[in-house]
Amino acid sequence: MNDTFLKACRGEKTDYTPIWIMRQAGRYLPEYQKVRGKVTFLELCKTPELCVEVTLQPIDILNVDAAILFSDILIPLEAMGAPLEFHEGHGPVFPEPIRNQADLDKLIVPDPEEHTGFVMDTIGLLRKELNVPLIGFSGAPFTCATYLIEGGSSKVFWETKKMMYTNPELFHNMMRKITDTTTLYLKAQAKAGAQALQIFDSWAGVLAPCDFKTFALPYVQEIIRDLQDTGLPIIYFANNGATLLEMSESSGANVLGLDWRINIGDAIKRIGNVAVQGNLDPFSLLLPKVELKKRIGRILDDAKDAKGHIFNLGHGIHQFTPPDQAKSAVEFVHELSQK
Ligand code: 1CP
Repeated sequence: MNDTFLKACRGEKTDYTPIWIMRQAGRYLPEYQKVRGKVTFLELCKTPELCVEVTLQPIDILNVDAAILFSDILIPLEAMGAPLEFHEGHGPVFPEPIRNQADLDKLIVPDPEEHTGFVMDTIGLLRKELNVPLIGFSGAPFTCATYLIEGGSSKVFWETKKMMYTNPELFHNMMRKITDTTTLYLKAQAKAGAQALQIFDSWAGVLAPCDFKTFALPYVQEIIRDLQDTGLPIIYFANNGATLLEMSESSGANVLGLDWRINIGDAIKRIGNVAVQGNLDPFSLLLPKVELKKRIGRILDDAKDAKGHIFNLGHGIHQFTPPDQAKSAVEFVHELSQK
């Protein structure tokens, strides 16, 4: 069993810097496309045998040090009772967005085993196959709320901020329900066998620091506090969160994910008590290999004083990335960080 990733999460010494890649199972891999060609995205998410297959693909192809469950942050939101559709080429759509208390009252706090048993089954099957640790995950409540309120992806978050500013009570009621759902969902993943948990706050960076503090952070803190009895390392990734680092550290997470917009050494000076994960610009994978290797060396060097460092991209790998470049990045991290 390769436990380098788990050691780095806990801030223990490792023989080399472990690496995994956000969205490592996905469309940039022809092997994924082949499986995905036969089913819709939601069918894929709900078929444990296929989820296992695509979760394992990057482990074999790239030689990464951790696996991440194949699923999506929107799966537990559908389980709350919000119909979810994926339109090819357009991403997720919630055709019945949540805009008032009556909409919200229709949503439930689902029992994770009953409504998302396929996720727990996938985790159980994966643990029998894997020789690297398995990361379970969820969205952070704020990021989840944006999809439910906007009715899908957004760039400006008009409806979300409108609710926050004009009806904060409704917004908090909604965060309450999503938080309760997320806590139960992550606890169920831990029980099923996940060995670390990552909370994706993909849209945290659109908030003013004072709003992050009022409307988003307390719910993340609560989830992490309630997960303490699982004993699992928790990774909190607030994308575009360089201005939110100190507050993110107060989330209680063991590891903070960093996007590429901040120098990793500068970040470590500000958040010395936690391990860090990141932070190569996903588009750096397009650099000629010699340049890519230099950049990776620079990040490893800048992160040398970290309490623990897990190498990763600063956000998900782009769908048009040549897999061979991702494979080289993994090799370079392993080679350059060898103690
Ligand atoms: O057509 C397809 O095959 C669907 C593409 C795809 C894939 C492969 C989507 C649609 N989701 C996923 C898998 C996925 N999503 C994983 C597991 C794979 C892995 O990491 O190896 C994970 C962890 C996620 C998490 C996720 N989904 C996030 C948080 C991470 C991030 O990138 O910020 C978010 C925001 C989503 C929502 C989502 N899922 C898919 C789309 C197109 C979107 C919308 C993104 C947006 O609003 O811009």
